[in-house]
Amino acid sequence: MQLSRDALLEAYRSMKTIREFEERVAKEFATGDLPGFVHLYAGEEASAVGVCSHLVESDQIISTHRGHGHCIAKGCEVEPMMLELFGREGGLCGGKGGSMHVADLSKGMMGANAIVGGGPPLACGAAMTAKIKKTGGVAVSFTGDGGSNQGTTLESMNLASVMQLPVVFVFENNGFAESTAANWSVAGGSIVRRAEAFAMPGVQIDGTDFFAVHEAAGEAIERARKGGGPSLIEVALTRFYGHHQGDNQSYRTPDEVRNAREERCPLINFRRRVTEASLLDAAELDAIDAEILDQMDAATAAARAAPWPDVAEVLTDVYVTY
Ligand SMILES: Cc1ncc(C[n+]2csc(CCOP(=O)(O)OP(=O)(O)O)c2C)c(N)n1
Repeated sequence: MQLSRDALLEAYRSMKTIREFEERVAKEFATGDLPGFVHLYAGEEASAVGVCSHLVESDQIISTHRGHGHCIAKGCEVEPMMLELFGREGGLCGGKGGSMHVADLSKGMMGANAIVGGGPPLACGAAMTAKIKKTGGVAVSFTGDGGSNQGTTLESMNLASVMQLPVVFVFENNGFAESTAANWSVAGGSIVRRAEAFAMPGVQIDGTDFFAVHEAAGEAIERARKGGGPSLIEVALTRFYGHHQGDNQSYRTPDEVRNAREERCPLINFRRRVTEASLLDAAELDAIDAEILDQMDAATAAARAAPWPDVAEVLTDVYVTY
């Protein structure tokens, strides 16, 4: 699939925004001023962006505990996200959700989700709504390799197949669920083989290659939109940081951690591909880099300056009123 210059620039901007958001959060978290836990998505950017670049605002995605990248790729704004992570008033969820619950329903981002395997059933719900209301909408569930083994995930794949729901199950296989290796915990040797069991198309792709993700996601999303039912995409990638900030990663060799940034980086890969093919100039990518760093400075300063949520707000938004 041929991508326009604008689409390429947009993809780069989105991936780079995710990367710099995560780098900044790593730095800010280390100061101790950012409450809770954070699980960083650096290294996995091509998955979120390759998939979400095919979605419109009314399509819905559901994420995991490693959710910042999916939020940004689906169009959530960076500053209210940063405020949310700092727990401040003006955050996307009023500063009451934090990293693992960032959501923006107006952008079709149903939320990060602290429950491993919590996303797929929600994606089926969104897809069922789209099907019943004939909106043409698609739902995407992002799940890790650990989440691929959860009963909720397997039940969701069964339901989606039986009901031919417009849903795409994206499995981001970064090799570990916390410290448990996927090549030990995923029975059958790969996640993609499960597609056949549930009678849906499945592909396994290199998650450091934006173009490969973009192509596979394009096919799956188009199939779902046209009534062709669910698909599975297993994306092989690497996380640059530990499971959460503070994880000493004793289960990975120091070389593996060190080399990942040079050898498995979707941004380096993308930059090389588009400049070698003369599709984009290095200088225009550098300009985007600089702009994004300024954006992160501004978002962090705004978050640090913002007030805490008012105590009177503690119970608002807890229950939905119909
Ligand atoms: C139902 C449930 N069980 C266990 C946990 C604890 N937990 C949080 S993240 C995680 C690992 C998830 O691994 P994976 O799905 O591969 O995602 P990754 O962290 O690699 O992105 C576990 C076991 C949880 N949050 N929810």
